[in-house]
Formats: sequence, structure tokens, C-alpha cells
Amino acid sequence: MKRELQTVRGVCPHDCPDTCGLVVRVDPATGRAVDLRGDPDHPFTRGFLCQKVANYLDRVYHPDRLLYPQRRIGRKGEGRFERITWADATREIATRFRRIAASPDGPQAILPYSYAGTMGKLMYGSLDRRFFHRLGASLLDRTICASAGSAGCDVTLGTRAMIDPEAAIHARYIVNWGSNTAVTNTHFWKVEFEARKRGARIVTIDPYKSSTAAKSDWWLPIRPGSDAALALGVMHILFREGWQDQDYLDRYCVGGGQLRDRVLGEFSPSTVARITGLEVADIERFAREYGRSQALFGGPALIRLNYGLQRHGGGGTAVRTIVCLPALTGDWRHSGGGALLSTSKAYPFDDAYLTRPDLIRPGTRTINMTQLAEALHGELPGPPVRAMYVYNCNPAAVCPDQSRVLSGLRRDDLFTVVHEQFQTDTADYADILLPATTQLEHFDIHGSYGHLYVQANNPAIAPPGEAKPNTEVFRLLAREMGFEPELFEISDETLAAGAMRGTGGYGYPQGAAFDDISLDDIKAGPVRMNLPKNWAPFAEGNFPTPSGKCELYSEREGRAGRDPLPHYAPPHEDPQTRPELAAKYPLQMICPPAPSFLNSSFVNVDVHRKKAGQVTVEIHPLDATPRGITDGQAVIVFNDRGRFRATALVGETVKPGVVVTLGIWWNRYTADGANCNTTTSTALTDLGGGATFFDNLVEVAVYETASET
Ligand SMILES: Nc1nc2c(c(=O)[nH]1)N[C@H]1C(S)=C(S)[C@@H](COP(=O)(O)OP(=O)(O)OC[C@H]3O[C@@H](n4cnc5c(=O)[nH]c(N)nc54)[C@H](O)[C@@H]3O)O[C@H]1N2
Ligand SMILES: Nc1nc2c(c(=O)[nH]1)N[C@H]1C(S)=C(S)[C@@H](COP(=O)(O)OP(=O)(O)OC[C@H]3O[C@@H](n4cnc5c(=O)[nH]c(N)nc54)[C@H](O)[C@@H]3O)O[C@H]1N2
Ligand code: SF4
Ligand SMILES: [Mo]
Repeated sequence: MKRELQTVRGVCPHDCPDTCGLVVRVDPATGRAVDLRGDPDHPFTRGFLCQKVANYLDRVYHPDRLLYPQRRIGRKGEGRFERITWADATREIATRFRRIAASPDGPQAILPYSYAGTMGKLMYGSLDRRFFHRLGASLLDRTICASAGSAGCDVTLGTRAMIDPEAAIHARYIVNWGSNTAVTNTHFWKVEFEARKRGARIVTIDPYKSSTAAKSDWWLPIRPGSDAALALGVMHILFREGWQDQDYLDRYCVGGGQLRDRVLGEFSPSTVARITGLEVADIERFAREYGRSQALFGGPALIRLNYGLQRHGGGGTAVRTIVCLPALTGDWRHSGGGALLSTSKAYPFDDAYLTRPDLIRPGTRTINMTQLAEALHGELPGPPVRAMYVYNCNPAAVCPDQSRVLSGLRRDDLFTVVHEQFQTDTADYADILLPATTQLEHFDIHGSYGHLYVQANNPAIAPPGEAKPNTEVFRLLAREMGFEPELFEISDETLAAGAMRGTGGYGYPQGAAFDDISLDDIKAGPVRMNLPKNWAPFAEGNFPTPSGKCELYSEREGRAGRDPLPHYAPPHEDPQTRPELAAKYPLQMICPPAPSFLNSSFVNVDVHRKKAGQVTVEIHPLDATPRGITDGQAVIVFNDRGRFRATALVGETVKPGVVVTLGIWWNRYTADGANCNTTTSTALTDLGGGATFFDNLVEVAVYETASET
């Protein structure tokens, strides 16, 4: 007899703009999830999942799941542990934290370290933040991914570049700018294809022939880190030809005249060609097609900009500059036109309720997470970092300047707690290793950075072993520390309901986006926020900047001692401006994630690791030949920071002078125990203090083994 399966609605928790709806089927007799698929009733993600999460039960029921608290018995990094109880684990953590807090170094010697291993509001940031604020620990500036672009957008728009992603079917010229949309945002790629069926052109600006570039109508292989120059060149042509929307500029923008003078004076197509490595004719064509999309293709232009172009020294300014473009063309007026970076700011979640910033002691220092290497080596102002609590993150694999991160994690005087689903590279360095639940085993609520739905994740199965959700671990730790029960003895559902009573968010009208949406509503399925269909937020200005207008000229930037106008800031490691460095390390290396991994998640799941194959480096024949490198050969990639091994793929997926390796491998699955982040730097972006993973000069050489004769 066939048993009736129980159906549970969930949400994919991974750091991905799509935030897919899930339907999990559970066998009530065994309590086991037997099927997981996309929620066909989700209006944006429409029932399909990426290949990684389509096989999610492989990850949830993986034999390597951490099941019990453990204490380290081997050397740091060796990964040998013994089982202990939760009571032992929390007592030991609280004792160590109390001792450090009472020492002359004080509680700021304790560093919480987390990112977006899960995007759920509760597990991403709620009782954890309250706990560390209450403790007086150092604050963490979470810059590793999106802060440069956020800061860049804020200068020009006062919020993120956003439109209703579903409205993008109305765009007729779609530019994937530093965005591997087909891989990193597959459901939006579907929308782009739908628009293409209706007549849209798809263009991709990327130094790498990514899957997106390969499937686009036109690929513009720009030199890494030079995107602001291209945007300024496009503006030059728009003003030169009189193609600007003067009415939009006059009504809704400040600084149109100053910007015009700057670009006409300094960014001629030939100057821009020299900086970007693109042909003048291509720059002219791009400006014409982009600027005249209505006339040529019958609809507005849309820039889908993403994170690739931000991970360079000038990444903040590049985003600031690119998001000026839709004001010049007036594309913001039209549904589906404008620019899209992230819809996250449309959600009015009450983050202050969840995280309680009022508990932060005045004068508490902030550590930029990108500079973990410096933090662990005592090179930042303030007391040394003597304890670190890691969750939702795998810094041993994903942080720049990896050799120094690992030598820091190896410090005997550092007390490290890692709360994880798996024994990651970071977990190997833990003193106390705690088991975490996966999304199928806990409750959470979700916004999205790629659509406008609000969703709840209902737990489908019981946690394996003694795994616990982040919130529960901080309840236990707060109890151990004797912290106020009224701050911590709050159920996840209560926290979720409170988070939904926020009044912020860039809404229409402000703060009303969650009106009449209850927790019960979203438990039953995805609910679209109260925003008009085909929402075009800046159609009539309404920019939440100090002037209320789109700030092409920024007084705030001027006051901060920076250029008040958009400009081009070259990469830190740029062959054009750093010829002495380029003489030693001539190749600009880009290292985005492989399609079958999600950052470093899924690397330990065999089917995904097999799909990714091996660590490769793509190199142009004109760079390979003089180095004696042939296709398929073992090579090393190196600079002064470090080196890693790879297999060369010789071809024209990159231009001469650029190499690409896909990540983010766990070190233990690489040939020398080191991934590409051994070569990346902790230098920061010009705005937002962001990471500069793709701003990295290297050399590549044939790998010669010592045993070779
Ligand atoms: N499958 C999969 N999906 C993911 C992720 C994943 O790991 N795997 N990660 C998720 C996360 S955390 C994020 S932040 C997003 C990232 O989403 P994307 O920003 O789309 O991802 P990336 O592949 O990092 O970068 C996009 C492209 O930018 C290009 N690029 C690099 N430098 C430059 C430059 O100077 N100029 C221009 N124009 N392009 C440049 C790269 O070659 C790359 O093809 O994806 C999310 N989605
Ligand atoms: N070379 C290079 N480096 C990069 C990038 C790149 O493109 N190239 N991209 C950067 C970017 S964009 C990002 S966003 C970062 C991402 O870096 P990370 O934030 O480290 O992301 P993941 O590698 O996915 O690791 C997340 C970890 O959180 C764990 N986890 C998941 N859910 C939970 C939970 O509920 N509780 C707990 N306690 N743990 C959980 C997962 O098991 C996983 O090991 O990497 C950055 N590093
Ligand atoms: S990783 Fe992204 S595309 Fe894949 S299931 Fe999750 S939200 Fe959807
Ligand atoms: Mo990211």
C-alpha cells in the first residue's frame, strides 16, 4: 500500500538571488524526506531548481554531516576531534569568553565571524547578533561580497539599483554587466530569455567568456576593473549625440551639467578604448544601442549588474558610475528599464528588533571581515583577537590571503569555535566544533535579493544527531553566560513575527510592503510584497538620497574628501598603472565560483565535485605559448602572496593578459592543500571596504615535480 506523503513548503537558504521555493515530501512513517523539488506555485522560481539544490537530499543526508559537539584532540588544522556533550561545549565556550572579557583585553578580543551560509533572517542574524552585542565583542563589517556595490549605489541612488525583476520581460536591451546571470541567477536568466523571445537583445560585458557571455547576442570582453571608464565613455557619446533624456535629468537628478562637462572633457571613445581594451567602434555601437534602445528595439534598456565588476579596487566607484546611466537615458521611467543590482532593500524587515544594535557599547571597534588575515595577526587597531566564533561561513577557504588566514587560525593562543553542518576547512581549526541544522531541520523566514516575494521555511524533518539551529545555540550560550532571559528566551516564531513588523524598506509607499501579510500567510506559500505590478521605483524620481534626486554629482562624496563626480579608479594591481608589479606578475586573474558549487558549499558532495572536475586555469594561447604551456598541462599560479596548482585550459575564453580559475574549492580537495585564495589580496575597494578577489596579478608556469628527471 502506498503511504500518503506529507508535503512541507520551504525555501532554498543559499546565498543566491533566486531564493527558490521548495516543496519537500516526507514519509510520516520514517520521518525521512524522500523528495525535494521546486515549488511550482512560486510565481518567480516556478518549480525549477538549479542542479545543486535539485539534488539537495544528498547534502542533507550526507554521511559526513556533523552530528555531535566535539573538542579538538589533534593539532590545529589536523581535524581530529572527540565527542563531547552540549553541556560541556557551552560551558567551555562561556568560560573562555568570560575569562577573555574579564582580562585587560576585554570582550573586544572576541570576534564573531559569519556570512551568508544561510540567508534566512533568523539564522543569518538575530540572537547571534544580540549575543555578541550584549557580550561587548568586536563588531564584524560583513564586506566579503556586496558592500562595494551597495556603497556605490547609495551614492547615486540612495538605495540599491532595483526594479521589479518580473518586469524585465519588458526590457528590449539587456546588459549583463559583470554578471554571470545564466549561472548565478538562473531564474532571472529565464526572464531575459523571455524578453529575447519578444525581441530583446542580450549583451554581456565580462573579461571572461562565461556561460552567460557565450549565450548572449554580443560579448564585450572588457579589461578587468575598467568598467567605470566604459560607462563614462557611453555617457560621453550620449551627451555628444544629444541622446540624453534632458527632462529626466532636469526633473529628477542633480549634477547633470557637471557630469556632462566631465565626460565630454575626459572620456573620449579613444581614451576609453585604451583603458578598457575594447575597440572604439564597439564602444560607439554599445552606446548607440544602449542609449537608443526605445528607438532601435522598441523598449527600454536594463542593466543587470552584479558582483563581478565590484571585486576590484575601483569597484565601488564603478557601480556608482554605472547606475548613473539609466538617469541619462530616462530608462527608469519604464517598467523593466533601468538597472538591477539587488532587491533586498525593498523588504521592510525590522533588523533592529532582530539584532538589537542598541546593546552595542559605544566605541566598540569594527573588524572588516575581508581583513581576517590582518585581524588574526594582530595588525588592526585594538586588542588582539583571542577568540573567534565562526558560523554560516568557511573563512579558511573563502577569505583572501589564505596562507596568512591559515597561519592565524593555527595560533595556539586563539580559541576558535566553529558551528557547521560539515567538517569544512575552517572546522579543522576549531577548538570546539558544533553541529548545525540544515534548512530542512529548522524554521526561518526569507526576503530575497533577486525578486519581491516574502517566504517562510517550514521545518520538514528532525535534526540528525544533536544538530542545533544557530538561534538555539545562542539561547544556550546566553543561559550559560547569565544574560537576560527577556533578550534570548524568545521563540523563532516570535522573532519572525517581530521581524515582519518593520516599517523601513524602499517601498511604495514607504514601509507598507508587508501590510496585511502575516506569518501564517507566508507559511502557506510565497507572498508578493505590496508593491504595484511592474513596479518601477524611480519612474518619477523618489530617490532616497539627501537631495531626493539621483545624485550624479554627490555633495556627500565631496564632503568625505572624495571626487563628487563619477570617475574611473583603476584596479590596485593594474598593468596600466603598476608596470613594475606587472613586470613580475603580468596576468590579471579572475576567480569566480564554478557553476556546481555555491561559494565553497557543495564541494564536499561527490556529484557536484565530480561535475566541477578539477582546479583549472583558462589562459589565452598568446600567453600560454611563450610559457611553454599546452592544453591540459599541470601548472602553478603564483604571486608574492602564495601559489596553487591547476590544469591549464588553453583557449580563447579569455583575452591575452587575463586568466580565469573557478572556485571555491575546499583546500583539502586540491593538489597542494591550497585554493586560489592563496594568491588573492586583502586590499579593499574604494567605497564600502569590499573584497577585491578579482584584482590580482599573477604569473603562471609549467608545474615541474621534484621527482621529474
Ligand atoms: N552557481 C552559483 N551561483 C551563485 C554563487 C555560486 O557560488 N555558484 N554565488 C552567489 C553569490 S554569493 C554571489 S555574490 C553571486 C555573484 O554573482 P555574479 O556577480 O554574477 O558572479 P561572479 O561569477 O562572481 O561574477 C560575474 C562575472 O563577472 C566577471 N568579472 C570579473 N571581473 C570583472 C570586471 O572587472 N568587469 C566585468 N564587467 N566583469 C567582471 C566574471 O568573469 C564573472 O563572469 O552569485 C550567487 N550565485
Ligand atoms: N576566490 C574567491 N573567493 C570568494 C569569492 C569568489 O568569487 N572568489 N566570492 C566571495 C563571496 S561573493 C562570498 S558571498 C563568500 C562566501 O563565503 P561563505 O560565506 O563562507 O559561503 P560558503 O562557502 O557557502 O560557506 C557557508 C558555510 O555556512 C554553513 N552553513 C550553512 N547554513 C548554516 C547554518 O544554518 N548554520 C551554521 N552554523 N552554518 C551554516 C555551510 O555549511 C557552509 O560551510 O566567498 C567569497 N570568496
Ligand atoms: S541555489 Fe539559487 S537557484 Fe539554486 S535552488 Fe537555491 S535559490 Fe534556487
Ligand atoms: Mo556573494
